[in-house]
Order: sequence, then C-alpha cells, then structure tokens
Amino acid sequence: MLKFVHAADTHIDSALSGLSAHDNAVPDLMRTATRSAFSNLIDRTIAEKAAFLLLVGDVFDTAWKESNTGMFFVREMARLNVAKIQVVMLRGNHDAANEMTKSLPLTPNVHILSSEAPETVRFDLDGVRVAVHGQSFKHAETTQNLLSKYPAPLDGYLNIGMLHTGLEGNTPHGNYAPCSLDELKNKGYAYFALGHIHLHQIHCEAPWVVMPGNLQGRHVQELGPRGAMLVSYENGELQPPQRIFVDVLRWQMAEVDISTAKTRDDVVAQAGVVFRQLLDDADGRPLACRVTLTGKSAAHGALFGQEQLLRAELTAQAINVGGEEIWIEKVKVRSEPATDALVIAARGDALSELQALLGDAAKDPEFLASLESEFAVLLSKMPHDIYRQEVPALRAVRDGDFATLIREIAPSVLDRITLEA
Ligand SMILES: [Mn+2]
Repeated sequence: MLKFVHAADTHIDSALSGLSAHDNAVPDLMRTATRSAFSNLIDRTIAEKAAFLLLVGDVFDTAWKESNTGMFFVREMARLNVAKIQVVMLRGNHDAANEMTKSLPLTPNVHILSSEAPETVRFDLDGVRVAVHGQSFKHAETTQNLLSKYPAPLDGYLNIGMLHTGLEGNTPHGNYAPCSLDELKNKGYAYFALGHIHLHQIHCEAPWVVMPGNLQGRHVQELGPRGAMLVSYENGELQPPQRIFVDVLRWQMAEVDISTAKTRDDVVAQAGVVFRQLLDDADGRPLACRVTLTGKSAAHGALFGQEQLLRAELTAQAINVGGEEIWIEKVKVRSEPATDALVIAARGDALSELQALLGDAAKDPEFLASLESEFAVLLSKMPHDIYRQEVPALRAVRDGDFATLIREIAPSVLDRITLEA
C-alpha cells in the first residue's frame, strides 16, 4: 500500500486574529498556531509512513520578513528527508514565485514546481509509478487558466494533478487560476490535489477532486476542525481520502438560546452549558468562540447597554467551565424582548402609552436635537479609551444617530417595566 498526504494553505507564520490579550487568551498560541499545526502535519506524515507530501500553495502567508520562517520550514523538510519522504510543492497567490525573494537551501527531497510552465515530477515507489503534475503561481495576480496547459496523463502511472485555484470564482477567496469541475474531471488524472479555498470540500469522487481546506483556522470565519487529507493507494486503486486534523485551536459559534432565561445570571449559566458542550466536542483542542445570544427572552432588557459587563461575565464563565481552554472572541446580542410591541399596544394601559411616546420621540426633531446637545457635553468629558469602545449604543451617540438609539432602547425599557409590574 502506498500513502500520501495532501495539504494546502498552511499559511505558516500568519497570526490568528480576533482574540486580544485583555481577555484570558494566550498570545503565544495566537502567534504560533499555524507553525504548530504545520509541525503536527509533518509528525503525522512521518507516523503514517507516507511516501510523499503535497503542499498545494500558500505554504507561506507572505514573503519571509526574516529568515526565521524559512529556517523553520527547512527544519521540517529535513525531518521528512530523514524519513525518506518526498515533497512536491507549488506556490500560490500568497507566496507567488516573484514575491518570495529570499530563499534558503532545502534538502533534496523537496521539489518546488516551476512557475514558468507545468512540470511533472515522477516517482517509482515500491513498484508504483507516480506522476505529479502542477505549476506554481509566478505572480500573486494569476487569473488565467493554468490547467489548460497541464500535460495529458502518463500511461502506466498514477497521475496526480496539483492546482491552486479559485475554481469558478464563486467564493470570497478570489478568482485565481480559474477552471471548471468538468475541465478537472476530463483531464484524465486519478486525483486532483487542489488548494486555495480554505473550506474543505470533496468536489468529485471519480476522479477524486479534493480541496483539503486550510491547516489551521485563523479567525471566526474559519470555523471547525481543520487539517489535511491522507490518501491510500491499494491494489491499483485510490481509497476514499481521509481528513486528518492537525489544528491546535478551533473556532466555533456558541449560539445560546436564552428564551427561558429571566435574568442576566440565567443567561450566563445557560452560556456555560453551551461552552461545556462545545468543549466536549473539540477533540481536546482549545476553543475560540463567538457567542451569540438569541431568542425572545425576559432577560433581554437586562442585557441592553451592558455589553462590557456581559462580556466580562461570559469570559469568567468560560474560565469556570474550561480554564484556559475556551476563549471568547465576541459577544453578539441578537435576542429580542419577550413581549411583542403589538401585544403592548393592545393593552391600552400606561405601558401602551409609554410605548407610543417612545415611538413618537424617535421622530421628533426638536427632542432629538435636545438629546444631541445634552450628549455633546457628556461626550466631551468622556475619557478617550471609553469613547473609542465599540458598544452599539455608544456608537449611535457618537454618530449622532439618536433616532436609532431610541428605537433600540425602547423595547428594553418597556421590557424592564413589564417584568417589574
Ligand atoms: Mn490562496
């Protein structure tokens, strides 16, 4: 049996973003995660006794700022060389050939595919002949179809294509080296090792057309487990590729339905249950979470305008549940008041009147102008670090958008009164 590993978008030395030091985040892990994931990939490749490793572009996030990044890569490649594992790599839009001005000598097991024309690397591995075809990006802005010039499959070989591509371009990742799935299928290769799009996807099973996804989630847009593909070739046939997870930290959405919560304490307790569940499902990895509170809740009114406090309480809860294993990226309050505006209007009591008053206030230019002048005095006295805080209500005040402020606050005010009545 022959095995190989297919990885892409390792973005070595790109830092994770979205967690800051003032929370209980470990800054070291944020900085070193992409490197650690890459080392895990090499460990796993050696442990699996793979014959070769394919790195399909964006191996590096940018040109090396210092030789340190390059030296790390040299060391990892040398480990594979000792284990007699071959490497075929190509350059993508993040590490295009003309951007990578610095270079260091590498062990002879590493083949970097040409950026001038498609190139084929051949191996004879325990009687299995393998041909790997591919081309590096010369410039970051490579928007022509590279695939069309790839060679025909070689007879008697296991043919593998490597391509860094935005496919047909319907992704937020840019339309690099575009091509269609039909073009890939019609090439006559047994396996297409793709790269560029960070989300894992198997596009086709016959032949295999596989996007491994990136190696390590770097922010809240890159959710869930991340890694590479392990592929086996047995009795003249490729077996279904398996995902291997080498990430060292995971991003997740922590959605907390607070419909049954009555107080902020209830909200924090319910968030704890969600944190516990996410942590149980994280394969022992630390987690970075975006917390979103949803549902019609009696606790909604107690959350509004309390973003800083709520965040502190949820962070404390995260520490209670997971120690240093779960961090909070952001808290989004998407819950709604328990009582509908229509229900309140139908009551025909003092509360309905207050609701109507608040509704009119948002449309009263004189009242809005008076708010503006009163807040102007307040804002001028506010310490700069507080002034800059990204709190929705404060942002509305800064922007002079008092109508929005009233519309947002009104349901919470009514909710608090309803609950206390
Ligand atoms: Mn890319």
